[in-house]
Amino acid sequence: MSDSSHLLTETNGHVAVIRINRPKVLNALNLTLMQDLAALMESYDADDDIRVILLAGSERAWAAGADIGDMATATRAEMESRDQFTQWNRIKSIKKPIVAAVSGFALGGGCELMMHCDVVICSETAKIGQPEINIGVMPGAGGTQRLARAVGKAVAMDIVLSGRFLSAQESLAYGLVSRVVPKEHWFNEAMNVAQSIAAKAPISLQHAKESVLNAEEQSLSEALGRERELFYMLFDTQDQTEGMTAFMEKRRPTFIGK
Ligand code: CO8
Repeated sequence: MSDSSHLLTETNGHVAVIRINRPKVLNALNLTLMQDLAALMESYDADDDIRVILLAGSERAWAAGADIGDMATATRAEMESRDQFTQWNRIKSIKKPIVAAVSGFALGGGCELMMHCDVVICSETAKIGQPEINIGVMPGAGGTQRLARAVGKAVAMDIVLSGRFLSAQESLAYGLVSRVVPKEHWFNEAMNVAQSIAAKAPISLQHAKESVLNAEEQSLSEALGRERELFYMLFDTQDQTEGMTAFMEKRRPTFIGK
C-alpha cells in the first residue's frame, strides 16, 4: 500500500476492521485512499481467516464526501482520466459481508460508500446526505441509483435535489441504514453485529449477500432463479450438513467455510 496511515487496520477473530483516518478533512475520500481501500478489501476477501469486514470512520465523521480539494479545479478530461470509479467497482465486487460503523457525517461519496456496505450500524448522531448539489455537481458514485432503490424516488429526489442532511432516525425510517444505536455504542454495537455475522457459515453468507444484492440489478424472475441456484449449491457444503445436524442434535454448529 502506498500510504496506509489513512486506513488503520486490525483483526478481531474472523472480523477485519478498517478505520478511515483522515481527521483533518473529516475522512474525505481521495483517490489514493480509495485505491488502498479496494486493495485492502480484496486482500480480506481472499483471506480464509476473515469472514466479515467492518468499515468504520471516526466518531465525528464516517466520511464527509469525496475530497473537494482534489476536484475543485479539475476539468472534465482530468476527472475522466482519473478513472476513479474503477475503485468503487472493486468494492462493489467484494463477496464477504461488509458492516459499516457510521457515526457523524456520511455525506456525498461518504453516503455512497455507506451504501456499498451490506449492514449499516448508525450512531444516533449521524448526519447522512448527498449535498453535492450545494457545490455545483451531483452524486457520481452510485448515489442517485442506490438511493432511489433504497428509499424510493420521492425521498431520493428530496435528498439529492435539496442536499439536506438526514438524521439517523430519518435514515432508519427510510431504510437507508439497518440499525440506530446510542452514540456511545456506535462502534461496539457494529462490532457485535460483525461478530455475530462472522459466526455464521461463510459460504452461506456470501451466497446470501450475492442474492440480496441481485434485487438491485436483476429482474425478479432472474434474481429468483439465481437465488434457487445459490440455495441448492449450499447443499454441496459441509457447513450445511453441520448446521442442520447441530440443530437436530441441539448443539451449536461449528462452521468451517467448506
Ligand atoms: N473534502 C475536503 N475537505 C473537507 C471535506 C471534503 N468533502 N469535508 C470537510 N472538509 C474539511 C474542511 O474543509 C475543513 O478543513 P479546514 O479545517 O482546513 O478548514 C475540515 O474538513 C473541517 O470541516 P468544517 O470546518 O467545514 O467542519 P464543520 O463541522 O463546520 O462542517 C461539514 C462539517 C458540514 C461536513 C462540512 O465540512 C461540509 O459541508 N463538507 C463538505 C460535504 C460535501 O459537500 N460532501 C460532498 C463532496 S462531493 C462528493 O462527495 C462527490 C462524490 C462523487 C463520487 C466520488 C468520486 C471519488
